[in-house]
Amino acid sequence: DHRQGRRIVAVETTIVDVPTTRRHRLSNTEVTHQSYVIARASLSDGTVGYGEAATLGGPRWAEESVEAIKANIDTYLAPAVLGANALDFEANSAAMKRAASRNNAARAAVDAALYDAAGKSLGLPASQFLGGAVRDRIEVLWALASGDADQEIEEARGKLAAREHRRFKIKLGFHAPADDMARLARIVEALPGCEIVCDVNQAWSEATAIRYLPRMAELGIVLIEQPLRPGLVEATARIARRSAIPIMTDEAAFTGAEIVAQATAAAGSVYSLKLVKSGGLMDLKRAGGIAQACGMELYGGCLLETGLGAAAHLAVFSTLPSLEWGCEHFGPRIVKTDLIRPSLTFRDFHIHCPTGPGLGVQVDEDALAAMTRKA
Ligand code: MUC
Ligand code: MG
Repeated sequence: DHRQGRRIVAVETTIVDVPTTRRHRLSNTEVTHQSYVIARASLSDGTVGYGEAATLGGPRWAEESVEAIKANIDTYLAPAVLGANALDFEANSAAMKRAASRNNAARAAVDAALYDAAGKSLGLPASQFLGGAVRDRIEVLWALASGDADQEIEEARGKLAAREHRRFKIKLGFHAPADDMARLARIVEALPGCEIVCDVNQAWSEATAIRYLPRMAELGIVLIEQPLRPGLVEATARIARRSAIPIMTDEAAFTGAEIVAQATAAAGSVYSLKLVKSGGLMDLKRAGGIAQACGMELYGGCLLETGLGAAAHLAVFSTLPSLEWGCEHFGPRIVKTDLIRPSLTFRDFHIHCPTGPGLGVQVDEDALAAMTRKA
């Protein structure tokens, strides 16, 4: 019986703090280390699986902090799935949703650990539970986010020379818009032939966007992510109408209903997929289907996950019928020490989707122990 031995006997959590290779700035926060909760699920046959919940700047990018994630997994989500069969993915996800509303990052960590454990137990990649992989590598961009154009140009040239990244995302909104435009112009000029995406992380008003969109079009920017606050749907739709550059929805849509609302208001034509928004692997895949059904193109988003969190995203992304904008899972390279060994492969501007059982990666127990937050 394939279900034998797949009973969930334990779900444990650890908070880890991992330094980053440089300061990473966003409009509303900046980080020099990344904090995650690592969930470890054990099955009755002794198989262990891992999942990761990512945060950015504490409860800042989204409302969940690692402290809250750990407490809510330990107190509510783990008890909701204990004793259940790990292969009952939908039932386990539903049980966690009944136990706690939202808590998407927390649910995603447990969910990923269960896919990893179930896959490792059966010798199947997690992607097999999600329809099977249709691609084995994905074009992967790199985010430039120090705010210092000279440093950013040098960093980008290094990535180009290593043939790891040729598409870049520039974080905007922590400088005054005019200064950001000057910085952007310098970067664009220094990187001919590279596609540049800009993420404003909600920092602009409609007026600022109207004022600077033509300049960004002139610079050849290919995509603008989340220019305004999530609630400003009409204003974002007005911007999208005048913009020669497509608008990507990020923070404005976590749920399926929010994706539909953004799409029907014509506020975004590309959707950034993230586990911290969807709350689980099947739900991430579903988010892609919803966005696609609304006519949106898909972009594989991240929250600076380590190789473990990246692998969970890649398991889903590898199965999507289309993924027009590739992905941005540069997280494994922005952390000083990855939590998996070997790390994921970045080659010829693509990240390779792991193909081994479960999430296809092995957690480095020594690295995990070294990064574990001391009580
Ligand atoms: C975001 O808003 O997209 C992902 C990449 C990055 O530089 O910031 C994050 C979050
Ligand atoms: Mg974003």
